[in-house]
Amino acid sequence: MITVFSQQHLLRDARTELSGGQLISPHECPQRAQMVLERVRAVGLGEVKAPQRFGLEPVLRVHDAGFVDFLSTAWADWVAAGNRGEAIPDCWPARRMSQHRPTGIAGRLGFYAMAAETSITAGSWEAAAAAADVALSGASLIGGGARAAFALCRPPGHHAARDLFGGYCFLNNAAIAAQHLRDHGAARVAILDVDFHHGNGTQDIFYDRSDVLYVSLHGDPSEEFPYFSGYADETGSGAGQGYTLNLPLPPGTAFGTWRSALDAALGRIRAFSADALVVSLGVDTFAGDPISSFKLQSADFTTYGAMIGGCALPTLFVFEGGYAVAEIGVNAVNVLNGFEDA
Ligand code: SP5
Ligand code: ZN
Repeated sequence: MITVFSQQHLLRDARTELSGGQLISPHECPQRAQMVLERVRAVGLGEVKAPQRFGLEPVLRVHDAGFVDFLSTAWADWVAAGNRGEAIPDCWPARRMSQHRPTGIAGRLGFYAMAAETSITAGSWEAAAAAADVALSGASLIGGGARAAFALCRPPGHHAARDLFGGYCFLNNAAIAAQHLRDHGAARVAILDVDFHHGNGTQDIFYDRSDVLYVSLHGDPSEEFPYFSGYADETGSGAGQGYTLNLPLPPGTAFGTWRSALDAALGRIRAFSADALVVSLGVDTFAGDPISSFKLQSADFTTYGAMIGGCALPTLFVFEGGYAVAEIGVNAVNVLNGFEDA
């Protein structure tokens, strides 16, 4: 399996993450992608390629133009306004408040943020744009007939909605890739999101559509981030009714329960008869993950990779979360090896 990877991810290297009332060193750090790349090479998964450049057109197929413009200028605007630290929102358009977009940078940060732990920094936009190119390059390998590809994206994407950033995400790499597959011959695309957290952004982007199925297994949002999305009663709207499937699981869920949920998810995907599958591959379901509560062991990742392989669909794996840095490479690559051996 080909891995697509860009060194540009190194440009996303924040100093701060708001956590527990402190500014800590971010969980979503550059070593994450380096560890996965190292493991890809160590097991000889296959060739590692740099991405092609696609420009903003495929990004704007799923994201709002005003939002993309905001992301590309936020750091410069923040610095020009005289701020000394990294860019963190401090006020949101909450219930009964105006939904007008403010002109100043502090107001626009709140307008476009769904969470406050994702500080915007110099280079964040450039890294996010490169991650979208990584996902698009992976999608074009699949579209060109490859059985599978691995888009080793960083920063991650599945919390980024049409016009929202947060959850360590800026551009929704998996959604951009899924739309690209739709625009280049796939009539139906399924997205399977196995990250510990609900992919609120991906759900948002495809919520009213029946051509892209979104299925997610995740920590119950009544206890876990992103708290306000991912409940079982969110099933799609309009033409998209029935094309979103959320399988929230309780904190502490171990592999036995998780794999039963994956069976249900794969059953829905089979019934959809997709032309291609995009997997939002977060490995923060690992027992040792520092911010999550599921109990998967490293060998479980191989097992479930084989289950996904059983769908026999052209499959693009898009890297999302996973913060146990020492084991992150083994866990992610175990999924890919399990898939290939299926
Ligand atoms: C892509 C992805 O996995 N994003 C996750 C973003 C989660 N950010 C907020 C996490 C808050 C969890 N707090 C738990 C602290 C345990 N010490
Ligand atoms: Zn996650």
